[in-house]
Amino acid sequence: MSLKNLISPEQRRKKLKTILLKNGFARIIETHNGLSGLIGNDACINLENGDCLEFDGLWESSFTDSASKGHPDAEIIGPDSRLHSIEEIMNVTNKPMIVDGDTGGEATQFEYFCSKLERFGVSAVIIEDKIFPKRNSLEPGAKQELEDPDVFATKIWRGNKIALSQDFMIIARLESLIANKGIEDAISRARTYLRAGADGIMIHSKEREPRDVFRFAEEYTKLCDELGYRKPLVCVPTAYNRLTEQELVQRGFNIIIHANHLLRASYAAMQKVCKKILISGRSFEADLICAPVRDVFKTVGFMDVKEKDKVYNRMKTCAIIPDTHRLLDTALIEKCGDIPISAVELLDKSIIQRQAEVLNNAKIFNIYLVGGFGLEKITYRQIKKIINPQYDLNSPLHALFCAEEQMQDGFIMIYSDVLFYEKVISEVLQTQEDIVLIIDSTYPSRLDRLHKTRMELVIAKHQANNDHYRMLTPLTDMEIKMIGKRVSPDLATHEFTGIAYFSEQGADILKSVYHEAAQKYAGKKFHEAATFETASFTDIIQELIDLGYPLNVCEVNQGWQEIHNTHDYKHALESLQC
Ligand code: SPV
Ligand code: MG
Repeated sequence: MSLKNLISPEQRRKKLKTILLKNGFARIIETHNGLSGLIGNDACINLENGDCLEFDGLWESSFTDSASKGHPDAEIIGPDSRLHSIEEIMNVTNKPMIVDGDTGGEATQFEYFCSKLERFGVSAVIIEDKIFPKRNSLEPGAKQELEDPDVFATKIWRGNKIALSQDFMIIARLESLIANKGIEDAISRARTYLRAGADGIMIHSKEREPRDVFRFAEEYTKLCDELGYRKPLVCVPTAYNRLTEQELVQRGFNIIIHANHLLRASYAAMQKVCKKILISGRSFEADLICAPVRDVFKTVGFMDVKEKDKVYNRMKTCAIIPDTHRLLDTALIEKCGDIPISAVELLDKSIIQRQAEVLNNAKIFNIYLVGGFGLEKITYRQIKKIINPQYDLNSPLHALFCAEEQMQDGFIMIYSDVLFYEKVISEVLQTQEDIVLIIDSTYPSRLDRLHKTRMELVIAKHQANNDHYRMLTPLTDMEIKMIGKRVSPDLATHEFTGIAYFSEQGADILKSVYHEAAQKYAGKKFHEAATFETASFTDIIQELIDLGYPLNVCEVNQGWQEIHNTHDYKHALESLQC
C-alpha cells in the first residue's frame, strides 16, 4: 500500500549497511516500477516461529527498467528516465535500494547521478567497468569492452567525494569474466577499485557453472587480507541459480541480487493472458490466470483511499430527529405544558438543546428536527426544522423520511426523547459499517419497567455482553434477528436506544428499501404496524433484516436515557444534577 511504506531518505539509506552489519548478507529483489516495487518490498512468507521471511532490499535494474520501457539494455535509457523509475519505486517502498548505474557514464555525469541518488535515499549504486555505452552482460556474443581500470577508479573516487553520508555506497562491478579476461584481471581491477574507495565489489558471470565466481570469491578473500579490510562482495546469480543463497553466503558473498525475475514473471504472465483472450474471444478464461482486481487495489492502496473517503464523508454526517407524537404522560403535561418533547426543559435547557450540544461536541453540526405539533415552540437556533405534514399519523418512519433529502451524506437518527453522552455518538461515528444500531445490553436487568413502558426490544443472535457493566463496549458484528415493541420480553436480549447510524451507502440502502416497501405494502400490514403508513422506525429495520442486509450493532450499557414519562423525567433530572 503506497502510503503505508513511508520512510525518510536518511532512514532508508542507512538500512543496507545496518542489515549487512547485523546479518552478514542481504537478499535483494529486482523491481522496475511502482507496482513491482510494492510487490518485492512487501513480499513475505510467514514462518512457523512467527517471523517473516522477506527481501532485504530492492535492485533497480538497467535491464528491466529498459525492458519495461520497451528498450534494449544498452544505456539508451538516459539518467533522467532512470531517475524517474527510481523515484517511482522509492515513493511506494521502504526497503533499501541498490541502483544499477550501468557504466556511470563520464565521471562528471556520475557525480551528478550519485548526488541525486543519495538525496533520494538510495543506499548503493553499482557501476560496471565497461566503456560507455555498455551492452547487457547476459547475451552471448554481445560486444563487451572493458574500461581502463584507472579511468574507472577515478570515476569511483570522484563519486565518493560527492557523497555526503557514510551510508551511501559505490560498488564496483567487475566485467572481466563477462569479457573473457579471466580471474587475474578481475582481482587486479578489484584491488585498484578498492584502493580508489569502492565500498564493495560485484563479480559478474553469465556461466551456468559457478566455478569462476567461486574462485574469484576465494581470491577476493586473499585480496581483502592483503588490504587489511573487507568490503561486501556482491553477485547476480541469474545464470548459476541452482545455488541457494545459503551456499553463496558460505562462499563469501554478502549481497545476492535476484536481478530480473519480477519483470520476467510479468512478461510470461502477460503473454499467456494475451493468448488466452485472443483464443477465447473474451476475457472470462483469462480471469483464472489474472490476479483479482481487488488484490491489485489492496496493494496499491485503493482500499485505504476508500476507507478514508468514508471517514471524511462521515464528517458530513447530519442528525435527523423525528419528533412524532405529543406528550402522553398527563403528569408530565401538567409539569411542562402541552409542548413537544423536544421543548421539555431539564435544568434550564430543553431536550433538543441538550441533544444539539452533545452532537456539536461530536462534530455534527447539521441537526434536523422533523416535527408538527408545537414546532414553533422550538427556538433553539442550532436546529433546522422540517415540517411533517402527516404528523398526526404518529409514524416515526415517515417523520424520518420527511428529511430524506438530508440523508444523502449519511446520518444519525435519534429519537426526540433520548438523551445521550457524546461517547455514544463518537463511538458510532468511528464505524466502517454502513448501518449500525445502538442497543443497550442492560435490558434483561430492566425487565421490571416493561409493564410501564413498551420498549423497542431486540433479539440478537448472541446474548448481551454484560461482562463490562457500565461501559460503552465497541462495535460488534452481532447479528440481529428481530426488533420491535412486540418482541417477546423473555426472548429479547437488548433494548434499542433510539439511536442509529447510516453511512452514505447505508442511507441509500434504507431509501431504496423504504420506497420498495411503500409500493409493496401501501395500506397493508407492515411488520408490527397496521399499515405501512403508520410504520415505526423498527418496522423498516425488521424489513432490512428480513431482506438480509447486514446490520451492525454498538452495544452500550450506559450513556443514554429516554424520557417517556414523569418517572424518566425525574430520573434524568437526578442524573443531570449529579
Ligand atoms: C541488470 O539487471 O540490469 C544487470 C544484471 O545489470 S545483468 O542483466 O545480469 O547484466
Ligand atoms: Mg544492468
